[in-house]
Amino acid sequence: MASINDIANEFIREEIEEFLEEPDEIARTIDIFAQATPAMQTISAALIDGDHHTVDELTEAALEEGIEALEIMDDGLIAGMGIVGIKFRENFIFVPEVLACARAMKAGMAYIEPILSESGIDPIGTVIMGTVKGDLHDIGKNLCIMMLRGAGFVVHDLGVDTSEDEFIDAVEEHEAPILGMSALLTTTMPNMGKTIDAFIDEDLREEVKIMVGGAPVTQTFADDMGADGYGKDALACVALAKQFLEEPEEEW
Ligand code: B12
Repeated sequence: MASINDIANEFIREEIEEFLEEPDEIARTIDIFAQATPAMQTISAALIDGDHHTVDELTEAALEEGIEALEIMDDGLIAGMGIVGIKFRENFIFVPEVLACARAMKAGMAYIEPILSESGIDPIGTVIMGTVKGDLHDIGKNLCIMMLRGAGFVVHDLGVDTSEDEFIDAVEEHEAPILGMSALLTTTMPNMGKTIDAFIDEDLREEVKIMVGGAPVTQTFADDMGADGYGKDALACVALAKQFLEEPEEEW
């Protein structure tokens, strides 16, 4: 297990000491940052600080130095957002500060997206993705979309606050065999189940494989609502979509 002194960045060390209280969370966060390079820690620190200009500059510089886009995304941007999430949950920061951090995340992702979305291979399948009704969180969904595109999928992004009808119309219009739904709020998670029910009502459930994800979603919740798969992160999202394509239709 790593120790806090294995983290080079003083700002990150102070954030952990000042704002994290749960032993498991402290240990997990220390492990994440201890294995990240000082350059990635600096990107995280700027993101936690809500400084989109610095995240923009540092991300561009890191890519120019030849650092992999995936490393920047995981060890720089997502790692930083982890601390932001904990501070928000514990009421150390509020919506305006989180919005500044989300803006910083997007500034970095603007460089990462074209790289991860560039697959150079023939399209392997079509996916519809959207955040469910009532939910405006789109950072995780957008990461999934980037990775799916990078893996060769054509993705139609329905954005946030997507109604059941919008999901159904998009699947029909694009004859998409795969639908992905994202939810970040416990209050909007049930809208995933409602959307699945709407597909059943329209007699379209057999036509599409449905995967779900988002921080509060679990495998059990996915099973209970009748989804075909749950993915804990963007890599799992791509793995699921590929698995759906490989499965013969009678197993659906
Ligand atoms: C950023 C953020 C915001 C931003 C969103 C900006 C944006 N453009 O997305 C803003 C400030 C707008 C916001 C608003 C609110 N938020 Co908010 N927010 C967050 C925060 C801090 C980070 C979310 C995030 O981007 N994480 C980083 C990404 C990379 O992770 P991710 O979304 O989980 O996605 C990954 C996986 O889940 C998975 N995945 C995601 N989608 C999918 C889909 C599929 C198909 C698959 C397979 C996988 C998959 O892959 C992704 C990549 O690895 C979380 C805290 C947290 N720990 O999640 C709170 C959090 C989600 N928010 C919360 C709350 C309460 C709110 C508000 C209600 C606050 C308020 N009082 O207004 C509003 C709700 C607005 C609305 N109607 O949606 C709560 C939810 C609590 C709950 N139990 O429901 C959280 C958990 C914070 C907390 N209190 O702990 N929020």
